[in-house]
Amino acid sequence: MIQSRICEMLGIRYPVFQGGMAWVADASLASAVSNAGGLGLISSVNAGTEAVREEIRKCRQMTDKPFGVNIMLQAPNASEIARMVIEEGVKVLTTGAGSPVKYMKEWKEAGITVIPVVASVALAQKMQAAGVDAVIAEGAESGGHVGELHTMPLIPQIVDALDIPVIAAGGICDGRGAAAAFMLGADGIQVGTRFLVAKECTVHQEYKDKILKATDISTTVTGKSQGHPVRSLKTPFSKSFARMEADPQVSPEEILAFGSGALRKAVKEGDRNGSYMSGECAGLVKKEEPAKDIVEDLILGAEKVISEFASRLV
Ligand code: TUI
Repeated sequence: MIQSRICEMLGIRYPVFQGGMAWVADASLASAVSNAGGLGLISSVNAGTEAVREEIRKCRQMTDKPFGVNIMLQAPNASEIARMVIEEGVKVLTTGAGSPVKYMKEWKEAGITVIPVVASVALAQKMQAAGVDAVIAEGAESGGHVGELHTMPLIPQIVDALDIPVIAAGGICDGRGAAAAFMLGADGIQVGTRFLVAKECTVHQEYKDKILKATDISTTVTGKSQGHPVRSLKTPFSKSFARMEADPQVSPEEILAFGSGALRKAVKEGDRNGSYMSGECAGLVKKEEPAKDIVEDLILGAEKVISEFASRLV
């Protein structure tokens, strides 16, 4: 069975993290993934700090397995969340969209395992020097806020540069992608898009249907002009957003106002003017199924690909 040092570090059966997707990753999804033997994560992006606290407490009722919280560092309430997770006794934190260095001392004193998302070798090295326990190296195939480098060259360069475990993210959706990530030297994988259609994922049915209908060319990256590139499904919203970005008459403030709240509208209301963040691999997502089946398909699928390939070697 594929296991790694990240399983021992966290006390999980399978080296599979569920992406801490903003507005999406709640107690329902996180507990289902943790109960399946992976690491479920609750997003800090929800209806405020107290709503996230509530999800943590709910998750604890729904699983006795390890789970974590993902902290979106650019959110206005990031420092409030950083304190709240200590009060709640959260054991594992992942962070995204920035550097968690200023919180490291208090988190480590609280005995928390800290695993930041990084999108470059330089940041990964800085994080290791700051004392993080592992990193998630995320390529630009992933959904939501993305860096510049893609998974295939990013993972081996980060693996070569660090001693701590590396979790690969971005474009991993089935056993083949998982096997590839392990071949690149990763100690684990993080998957977001495929969990959007987990039975236990509470997003609006319209969001799930859009992912299930997606093809290879269904996603696009907008927001580069704002310095915050975001990958999402091509929709009337993403087209209007791209048009505004290309129009010199439209101010950055107008673009920001147009984008604000768009992800929540997609997740909660299935609104056609929402932002349907998605990874590039949405075209590989075929059906709605329990999180347990997704976790097992990723790992057992990887094992199958690897052993079938081994039998082709002469
Ligand atoms: O954070 C993500 N993905 C996200 S956050 C998000 S919430 C959102 N809502 C509305 C509009 C836009 C976003 C949706 N998706 N992934 C983790 C990630 N982190 N990817 C890249 C990075 C990253 C980038 C730069 C991490 C650190 C970093 O360093 C900056 C620094 O301070 O050195």
